[in-house]
Amino acid sequence: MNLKEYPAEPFRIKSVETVKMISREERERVIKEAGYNTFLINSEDVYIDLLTDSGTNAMSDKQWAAMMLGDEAYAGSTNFKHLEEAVNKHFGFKHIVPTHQGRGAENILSQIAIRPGQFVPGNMYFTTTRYHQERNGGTFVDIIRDEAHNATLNIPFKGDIDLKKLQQVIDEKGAENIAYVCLAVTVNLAGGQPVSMKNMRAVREITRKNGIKVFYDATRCVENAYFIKEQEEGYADKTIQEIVLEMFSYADGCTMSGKKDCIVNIGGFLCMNDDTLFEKAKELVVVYEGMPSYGGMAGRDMEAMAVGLGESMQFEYIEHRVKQVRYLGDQLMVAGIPIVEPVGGHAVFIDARRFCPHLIQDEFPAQSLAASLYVESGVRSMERGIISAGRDKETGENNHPKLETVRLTIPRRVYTYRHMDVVADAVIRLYEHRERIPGLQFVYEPKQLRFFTARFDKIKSSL
Ligand code: PM9
Repeated sequence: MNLKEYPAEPFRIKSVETVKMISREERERVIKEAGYNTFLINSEDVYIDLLTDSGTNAMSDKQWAAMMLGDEAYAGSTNFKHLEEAVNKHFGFKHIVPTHQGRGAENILSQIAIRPGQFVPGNMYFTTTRYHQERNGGTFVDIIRDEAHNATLNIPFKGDIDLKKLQQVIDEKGAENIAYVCLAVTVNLAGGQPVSMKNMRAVREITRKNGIKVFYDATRCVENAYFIKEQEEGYADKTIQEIVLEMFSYADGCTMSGKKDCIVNIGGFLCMNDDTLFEKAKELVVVYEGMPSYGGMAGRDMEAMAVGLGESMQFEYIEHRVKQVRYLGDQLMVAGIPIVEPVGGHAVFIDARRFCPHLIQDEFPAQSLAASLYVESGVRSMERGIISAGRDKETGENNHPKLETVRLTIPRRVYTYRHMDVVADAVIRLYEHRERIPGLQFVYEPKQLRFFTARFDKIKSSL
């Protein structure tokens, strides 16, 4: 293996968790009982768990040591001060409001920054983010560059905002009707695609001229910074920390799910520079999360997050992280498996349209492919297509996203390259008899964020 292309793990393993594989017959029973929804499978029935990189990270010895420094006072926790210092140092924002996870921050931001009837342009929707925007009377407008919707186009910075689309929304709706621009770094549902610094700078320019605020979804900002260092002119010699700081210098604030790039298991926060907005956020955090000095997290979790944020900035860590994901993508591409290109920061996205050409989108190819992959191998993945996209809030019809994908999401510091080989092998085996993957239909469809708990059955005609 080429060590430059795929560097060795920059850590030693100090504690291990045994995994086991149940038999194929048992997996068939498990997926049926789970209503063909991988979210509803018990973790003990999973061999390699690539459902998500959210909260599934392995913490370092230093983070575990930090957990013992938990100051669990109801108010004024020392750990909050440490978290505040770390966020200020790495992101540069003036204020931070801790929350139990990313959607807690999205809830508060949407309430304080959106007036009913306003629009929120952004670079592709994310499930929980759009949910909170819409719940508060906002309308999300997708202004990501067109190329992001094309799975086969291998170009850098596919997460960029289309500046013409941004200007057009401002001209059509009027700047006063734009709540803020929501810029995600990286773009999860586009395949973990990064945004270039050039684009962030340009978005800042346009929004400044029009008096519009920009809030980043900072969830995977360190992965984004790695891509900038690797691929954007002028950044090769900058540190990850310098790049992250520059990225956020073009924003008014951010929401953060710490469960990803802060390398912890729980937690999040909301940041901003504006004093008035901060006062409003503090008023709401006590309603939904807890005191402004813990926001739904234990003191020990805030301490671990402060340490994790520092660790995430280390070049060796993030280089290995991104390249391990790329390794899995490369194995699949060599075998001719259709995936979203280029491979992004946190996951490999299988293109279910091309994997299952015998199924139309309304037969839920990605949902079914994820279920079949579990039966094939015990590998758990996640649907990111028509089920995740939900229904149109006006018409009630299914949204039909161009990307219909299954996400193989790599937890941080948890699996080795050899595990990636096992996963690649399983996908390749399944591809060989892909025509047997059945169509699915709903038997239970929840109203909100349906992908989490929906249940399905096989469509009889496709058996
Ligand atoms: N992302 C993921 O698996 C976990 C829940 S959705 C299946 O990708 C972004 C870009 C995310 C994200 C969560 C959140 C919400 C906001 N933005 O899960 O509430 O990827 O901490 O964060 C998930 P929380």
